[in-house]
Amino acid sequence: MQSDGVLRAAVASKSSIERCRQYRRRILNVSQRVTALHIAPAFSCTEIVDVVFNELMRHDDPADIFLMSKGHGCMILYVILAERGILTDGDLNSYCTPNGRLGAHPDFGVPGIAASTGSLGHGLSIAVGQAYAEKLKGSRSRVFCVISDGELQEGSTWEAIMMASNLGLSNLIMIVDNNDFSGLERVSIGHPAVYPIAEKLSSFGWSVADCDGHDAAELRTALQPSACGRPHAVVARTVKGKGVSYMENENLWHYRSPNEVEYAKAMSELSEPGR
Ligand SMILES: Cc1ncc(C[n+]2csc(CCOP(=O)(O)OP(=O)(O)O)c2C)c(N)n1
Repeated sequence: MQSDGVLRAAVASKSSIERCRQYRRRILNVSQRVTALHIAPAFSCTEIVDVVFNELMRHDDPADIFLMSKGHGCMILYVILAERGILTDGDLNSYCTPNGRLGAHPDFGVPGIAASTGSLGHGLSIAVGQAYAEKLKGSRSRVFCVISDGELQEGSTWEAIMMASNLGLSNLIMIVDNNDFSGLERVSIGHPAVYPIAEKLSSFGWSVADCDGHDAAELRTALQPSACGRPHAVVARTVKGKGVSYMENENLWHYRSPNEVEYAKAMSELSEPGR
């Protein structure tokens, strides 16, 4: 494995736009080896995970912790872990195969995976426990947790939101991947009372910022932790399937792999600079 300094320099030599285009291509590449993969959920949070993992997180002592509460979007995390040498290319290529190390949802025990997630609505509670443990230890480690807007339909998420505030967890940063889709429908149609998200989080005692979740510069600013002893949330406006025209806001791509023609079109779009 490369040292963190060498790796940081290599990663920093590319822009977030270049890195994310490359990550999306790698995810598509894996999609050709298995019958189904959560592509659109991973494309929705590609820039979020890139900026958090590659730019904001400390990976050496004291290491920060990353939790992908929307576990089905884990392919973007796997690809970044492979780039960092924590997972191997072989691991990626054997995604969702009988003897592969990587399943459709993250499993604790796999290198780089801080908790088993995928049963939606539980990741934030785990993140709260981890942030509290770090606080009790007097550690400087921060916990970053990516949740989906669909998870805001789960009561357990709101219990965790309250608890984080009660405990004054200023070392906890939650990013809401707000693509306005859940499994079958738009969140704003099926569960309109989830909105307005930022105001609700603020009334629960969090510091809150919102931003374009595909704009690295906006994400960097919004992710600056609060200095007020409160947990911090970023409501990141995203597009499900971002980066491939025919996948954007088309829930069909929540769980489907492209055929050969679709694959070629997607790869071509992701090769165009500026998309
Ligand atoms: C507790 C639970 N219920 C149902 C599911 C099945 N499921 C997988 S993804 C998904 C919804 C996806 O929408 P969202 O959580 O908003 O994530 P997105 O992919 O839109 O970012 C559902 C219902 C699950 N994983 N966990």
